[in-house]
Amino acid sequence: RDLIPINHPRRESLLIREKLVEALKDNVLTPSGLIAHGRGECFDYLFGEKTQDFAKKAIEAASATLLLAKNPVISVNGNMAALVPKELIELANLINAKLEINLFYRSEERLKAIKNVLIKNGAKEVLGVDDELTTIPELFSERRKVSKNGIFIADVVLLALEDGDRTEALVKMNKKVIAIDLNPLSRTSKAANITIVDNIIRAIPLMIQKVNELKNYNTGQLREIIENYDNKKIILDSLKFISGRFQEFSLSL
Ligand code: PTJ
Repeated sequence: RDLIPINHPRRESLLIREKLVEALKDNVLTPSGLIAHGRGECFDYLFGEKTQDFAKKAIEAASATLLLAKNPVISVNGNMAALVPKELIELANLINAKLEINLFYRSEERLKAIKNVLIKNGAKEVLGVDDELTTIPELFSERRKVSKNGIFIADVVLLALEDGDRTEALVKMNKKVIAIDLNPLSRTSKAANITIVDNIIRAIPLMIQKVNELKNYNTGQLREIIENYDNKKIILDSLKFISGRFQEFSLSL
């Protein structure tokens, strides 16, 4: 941290990397989490490291969906616990959602380390570790293990930095999936019902803001937001934005 100059133009981004390196030392992050973050950084660069309009619209639809959900669950992995633990708990409290740890690189050590981070940041209950688990049909990765009282019975699941297999499996189980993924081309982005093409670092705080704003809306108004939302158009808008950025870059040479 001390090696990063205060006036370095990419200081924020480098500090985030530092957070991830710390989380790796604490067993919260898996080594592949660093690689996944690098891919995310590349997309984020193309989005100008800002939440663009298509992501704002998805965040609004996601917030309305979470407010109408009967049994919402936030699925937490290593990268999410490393970067936005406090914010995840604040959001869960606001929408009355359960927090469940679900890992691709699942190990007892990491489950415990992530649970500790969430408890330290104020979570009262964390599912997916000591409670009763079951499996998602047709899924063969460690992500198939879900809590009987959490993701298994959820109607809405919020997830991020996810692999396409589980997103597809959850959608097949008739759950509404809200995915945060900087890569609009990923299978998760395509399979999710609502795709927030943005960095979790910005998207989760913005969801907290939006939920606070929408919580006074009535059911009809929330339903209207969801009915007017078109996820395919949102993904197309994010792709158009990227191609526009390439044009901009090439003209600036
Ligand atoms: O903690 P675990 O064991 O569950 O493992 C988690 C990782 C992230 C290692 C695992 O799910 C994985 O390998 O993910 P992928 O397949 O690399 O997918 C990660 C996706 O998230 C990619 O499309 C990245 O562009 C995107 N991404 C990376 N960083 C961010 C992000 N999206 C939003 N915010 C980010 N900060």
